[in-house]
Amino acid sequence: MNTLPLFAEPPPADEKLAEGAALLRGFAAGQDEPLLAALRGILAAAPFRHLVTPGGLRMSVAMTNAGTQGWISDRRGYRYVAHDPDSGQAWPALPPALLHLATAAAARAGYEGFVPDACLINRYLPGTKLSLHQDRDERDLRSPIVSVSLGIPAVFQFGGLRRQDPPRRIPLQHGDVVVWGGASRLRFHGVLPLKPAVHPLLGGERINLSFRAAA
Ligand code: MD3
Ligand code: FE
Repeated sequence: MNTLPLFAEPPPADEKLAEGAALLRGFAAGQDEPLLAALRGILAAAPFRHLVTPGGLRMSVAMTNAGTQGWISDRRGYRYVAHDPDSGQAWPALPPALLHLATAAAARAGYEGFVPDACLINRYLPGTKLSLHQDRDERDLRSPIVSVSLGIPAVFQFGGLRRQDPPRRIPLQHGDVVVWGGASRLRFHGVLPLKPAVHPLLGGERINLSFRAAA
């Protein structure tokens, strides 16, 4: 009775990447269409844009946000703000389907009671990269970050607590969710330049949603 059809894969096991960091392979794969529908609503109100670093460089990743807080960068620095500087409007609300996915992933990784108030949405095209950095603009660094990968694959760089620590390379695919907290919360990380590929739902793009407790 306890058998799977021969053509079905067993569900992938959760993987502990390091203390506080868990990779939930395929956790979001079954909900990709509702997630993308919610995303389309966000993008209609707050389209992707290329931010400028404090040093004046245009980021290759295009970004937008949902939630009561949104992460921005400009010549004055990095910070969370309640309003989209392009529209002057509040960021679009976090859709329930996205919020539920983030809290369920956090709970599965051992972070009960995670309540994100910001979802940073990154869009990658072939050649887009994200240089090694730390995420430290959030007020409460005891909360984890939940990251959802959609679309074409990427190679994630998972470093240490010092910039010089050599990063591990972790391939991330459509539907993979990573929860970063505890002792891993301030690890350096980045994304290598994307290779061209095609995904049936997203075409030639990768989208990463990262849920944060920012304020
Ligand atoms: C590891 N985005 O927007 S979120 C970012 O794929 C960012 O777009 C990545 O890094 C992306 O800041 C992945 C994953 C992430 C977030 C926070 C971390 C990984 C982390 C904190 C510590 C270690
Ligand atoms: Fe980051």
